[in-house]
Amino acid sequence: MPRFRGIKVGEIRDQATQRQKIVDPKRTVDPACMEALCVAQETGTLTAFDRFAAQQPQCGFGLTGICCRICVQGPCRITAKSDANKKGVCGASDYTIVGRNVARMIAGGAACHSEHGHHIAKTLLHIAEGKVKDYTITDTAKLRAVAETVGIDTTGRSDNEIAKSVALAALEDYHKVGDTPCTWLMSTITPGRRAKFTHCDIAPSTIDRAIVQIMTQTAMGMDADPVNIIFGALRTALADYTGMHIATDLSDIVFGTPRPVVTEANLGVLDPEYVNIATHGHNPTLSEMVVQAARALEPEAKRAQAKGIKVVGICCTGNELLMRKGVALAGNQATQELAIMTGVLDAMIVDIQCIMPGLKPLSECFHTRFITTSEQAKIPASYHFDFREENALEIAKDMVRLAIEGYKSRDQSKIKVSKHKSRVVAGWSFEAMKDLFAGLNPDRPVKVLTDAIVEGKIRGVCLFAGCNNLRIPQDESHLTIAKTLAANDVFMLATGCAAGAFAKAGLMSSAAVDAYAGEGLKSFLKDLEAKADLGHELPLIFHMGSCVDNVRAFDLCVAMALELGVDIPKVPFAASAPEDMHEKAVSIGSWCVAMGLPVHVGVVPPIEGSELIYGLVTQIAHDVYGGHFMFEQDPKRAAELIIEALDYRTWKLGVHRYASKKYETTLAVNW
Ligand code: BF8
Ligand code: SF4
Repeated sequence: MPRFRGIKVGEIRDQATQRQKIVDPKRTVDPACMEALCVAQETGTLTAFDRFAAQQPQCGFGLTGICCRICVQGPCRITAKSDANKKGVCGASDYTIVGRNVARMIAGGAACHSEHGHHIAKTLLHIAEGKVKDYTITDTAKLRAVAETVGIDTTGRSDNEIAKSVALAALEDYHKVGDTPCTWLMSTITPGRRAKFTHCDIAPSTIDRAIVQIMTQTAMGMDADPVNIIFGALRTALADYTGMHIATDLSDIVFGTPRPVVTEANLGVLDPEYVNIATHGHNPTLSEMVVQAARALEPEAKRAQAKGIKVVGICCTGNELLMRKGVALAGNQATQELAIMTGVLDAMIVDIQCIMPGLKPLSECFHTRFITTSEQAKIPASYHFDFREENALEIAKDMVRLAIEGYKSRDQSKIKVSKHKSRVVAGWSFEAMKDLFAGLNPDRPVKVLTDAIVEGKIRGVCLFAGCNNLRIPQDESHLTIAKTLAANDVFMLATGCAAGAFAKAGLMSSAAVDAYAGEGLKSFLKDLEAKADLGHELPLIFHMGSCVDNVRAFDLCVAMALELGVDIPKVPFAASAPEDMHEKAVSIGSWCVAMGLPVHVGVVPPIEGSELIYGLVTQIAHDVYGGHFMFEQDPKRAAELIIEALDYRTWKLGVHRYASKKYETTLAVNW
């Protein structure tokens, strides 16, 4: 069998683009952010954009992953300058050091997502046990659907009984006695993936075990075998997938499964006449309560001469609120400080993850009340509320009152509101996508999508995920790749800060369909729109939610595989993280590869110091799992790589389907 080789895949790119000389730190293609950065420059206010420039040039050892600090004899830095320098003090080679470092990044990412999922599972358990009064089960249909997927009997049982069983089953995926693989992993993938993970022995028994195992495996004096380290890292990445799926499923049960909504995005959503509150972070248990509290305290805001209270979102908790409540999105990761620069943000309420410590000192230059809420994420000198489910709404009200107080102390001379905002059509859960396709085929909705690919109307599906990374001008790669794929008839989904970039830039509207979609994609979307009874248009790119919600998109990919009668590595479906930054993005990309997807990554994680590891994740991974990484910072070339990977799969699928039809045989699956 010829090995798949994409153009330039497997070739280590030069480092020049990673070590930069930055003349002007205002690196964004978002006009609202550019305005705020100009204000920052005029007033001498430092933001992450300045701090990134100040860090240049960054250390080449760190950039390429060949600096080991795993034991106290280090840091050991590998160079080819002399034989003694080619290995660390203990004799660890470049491939061991790079492999261990990246495996620990994946463990960090898996821990973050999984902790989030654990929190929601505990909340669901407490709801079922009647221990919390401010939360309830909102989506009973989803509760029963999830229970059935994971093998929990629902007949004759109350919602609370089922919810308790679901929550306990989810918690068992974190810690249990016994070595059976995680339920949420094995029950949500294809039979082919189940067999593959069992055969390769990378299905985690529990999330906690997987993280403990990889931390042990990568300790000083433990595993030195690069293949074994990477396989261990993939087990951890599958634990990440498990935690993410739990987070999404259980959030839908508690807060509702998203349905299409129309809203707006970008800094222009902040309204100077309202008390503006930004919720930032990831966990909907906090942000949903802030929305409720804001509604309840509207009269208090009006007494303070405001027109009302406007809650907006930043990063993934913003995506959660946007998807379920139509709450406007102020921005993605690199926008977080710039929201404060508008001078009209009265409070920023944060929970967990992706929250820059620089927000607090910046908020001191303005009137913004900066409020932390998690015992795991405190920032010195902030207002801190110990947010607990037992009295969630009361605490949320106290925070909203602080925002009203902030509104009263605004400095009028610092107000610089942006006019930039875009219309956004969002709310595309997997369930909402199925409903959309059902307009054309009620019995087999996903066949609408696979038929369009097989017939050549569209070239495949690309999921955009991941962050902002200041190595790249904010949002530039996201927008360039997406516009190129649109012109080439690729159906696009997005989550996390990638979705934020598209929302802000107006790519989640029908205007973008008219402006950027190729003929095939346009007619596919128009056919869907004609049959969908939504009361509004369809977007160019479908917002599927926050980072943990990447599993929604993967559920669609699984459904496509089942519809086509093949396993994931044969489905014309790719993933792209053009501006990956967080450990979580590294972890998501890794499970996507193990699941069998081609994964483009725009900012190369620190692995280039080992040709062996680089080859493993770009080539060998494909041989074993059917998925592989494609590292490419240039957005035009990245789009070519993604299209080539999709075309390769569509072409193969077409050949085999043609053969099975012609010779009246079943579809061959071993290609
Ligand atoms: O989890 S996309 S910058 S906000 S890590 Fe963070 Fe990256 Fe944004 Fe959401 Ni995901
Ligand atoms: Fe150096 Fe080995 Fe210690 Fe790493 S584990 S810091 S390579 S001695």
